[in-house]
Amino acid sequence: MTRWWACLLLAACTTRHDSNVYGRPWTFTVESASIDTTQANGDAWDPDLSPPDGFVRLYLDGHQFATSPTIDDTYSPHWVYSPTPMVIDAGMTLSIDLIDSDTFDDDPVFLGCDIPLTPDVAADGAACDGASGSLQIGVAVD
Ligand SMILES: [Ca+2]
Ligand SMILES: [Ca+2]
Repeated sequence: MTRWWACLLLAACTTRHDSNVYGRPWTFTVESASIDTTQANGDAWDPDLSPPDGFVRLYLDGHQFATSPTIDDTYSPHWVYSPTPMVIDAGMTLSIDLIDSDTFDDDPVFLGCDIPLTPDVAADGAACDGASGSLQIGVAVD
């Protein structure tokens, strides 16, 4: 019997493959973002009219576990920032805030981008397309 037929009859091969990503450490990498030239309301990001100073907060099931460095004065920040790997179980959700860091009041680019941590995300990473910008997240499972 070929493997294809064995998989069809057992209907378990894909499930078994997908479940391999859970219970293992996932490394998330904040890769890059594209931020609009103004805030959603049309205001400049900063009083001196300089580009935004982006940083990212990462949450797992609502608990913040990492904050990226801030990249000053660019609409196209690149981080390649990876916090400590986290053990992920089925059903967990990664949430992301992208924020312009300010001296007094931070301005959100977007808040609460939720990424259900599926096997597809484990394989391909994920993207957020938020109110005033977008962000790429890389994923590697050990
Ligand atoms: Ca600002
Ligand atoms: Ca700035």
